[in-house]
Amino acid sequence: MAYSKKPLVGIIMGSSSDSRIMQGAAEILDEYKIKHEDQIVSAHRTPARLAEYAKHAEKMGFKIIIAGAGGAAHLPGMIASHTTIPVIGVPILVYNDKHPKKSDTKFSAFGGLDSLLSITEMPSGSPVVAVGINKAGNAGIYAMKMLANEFPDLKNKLQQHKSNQHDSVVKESDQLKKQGLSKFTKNKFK
Ligand code: RP5
Repeated sequence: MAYSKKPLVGIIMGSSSDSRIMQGAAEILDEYKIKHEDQIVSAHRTPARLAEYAKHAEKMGFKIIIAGAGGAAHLPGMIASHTTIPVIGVPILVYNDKHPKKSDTKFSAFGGLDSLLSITEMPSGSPVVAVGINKAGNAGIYAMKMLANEFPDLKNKLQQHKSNQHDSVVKESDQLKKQGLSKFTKNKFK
């Protein structure tokens, strides 16, 4: 069952280079049939578009915005300053393979901490919550938890998700016990 005809979540990212990380949020929302709309909005390259996007998000009636950005990650905070829709920030460890030969531009100098702090250290009055660096999937799960307040059926799905995780750990533990640690590790990481 899809929860609405219109998207409930807006997923945005600062650059196409963030898409490989951000698709983790889409994956979990797709799995649970929660509609989302995905766009690239850059706080520093398209500042006017950012303000327009906030209006668009309000008009669309998004319940949550998931915003991913790397480096001096302004996107989540700036979007939050333009709208009352809650924003979940995804700090991204910049991996820019648009310039694959320039290894110095591939990763951020601060390993994603720059982006984590940019998102979480919003000054008082315009808060953004954040998941861990590159943890877009967690942003998807958190969005589901917020939506479950409105769609009780999602609570059951989240419970199922927890129980799947439990079962998967127990299954792997049984395999590990049976095979022994050395063999298990060789098989798992071959
Ligand atoms: C940020 O700068 C984006 O969110 C991205 O993580 C980072 C690098 O962007 P590109 O240079 O790959 O476009 O705005």
